[in-house]
Amino acid sequence: MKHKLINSTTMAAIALLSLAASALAFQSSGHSGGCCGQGESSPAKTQVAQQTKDVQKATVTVQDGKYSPATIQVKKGKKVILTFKGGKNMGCGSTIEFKSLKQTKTVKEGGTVTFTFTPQSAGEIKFACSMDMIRGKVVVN
Ligand SMILES: [Cu+2]
Repeated sequence: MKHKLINSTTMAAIALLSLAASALAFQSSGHSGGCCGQGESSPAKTQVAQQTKDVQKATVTVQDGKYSPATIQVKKGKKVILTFKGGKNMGCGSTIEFKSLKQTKTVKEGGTVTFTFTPQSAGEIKFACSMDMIRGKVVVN
């Protein structure tokens, strides 16, 4: 019985290893159309939201499996209008989820979707693809 247990554990480990290996091969192949291939490997660009009297606006482009910029700076107590533009090779990044705001939207290539909210306190509002692998955040000051 004990012997059998060790065997199945070893088998599971081997299965995991080969899975990891194929995932690595997938990433290095440069095929960016799939999900979450890029992750947070590239340096996150920061954009300060454009301020007008009543609102603050920023635009994020979804392309090649990432959000650009991945960090947007806003001020608290003022309405934020955040637009996501659909580019090429979005992968699963086309579905954008703001968990803390309970808002999820999917953008089409060439289209846009807009998230509107008013942050009441300083901190971070995170967004991500539906699998929480491609990530970005709104930094509230
Ligand atoms: Cu994903």
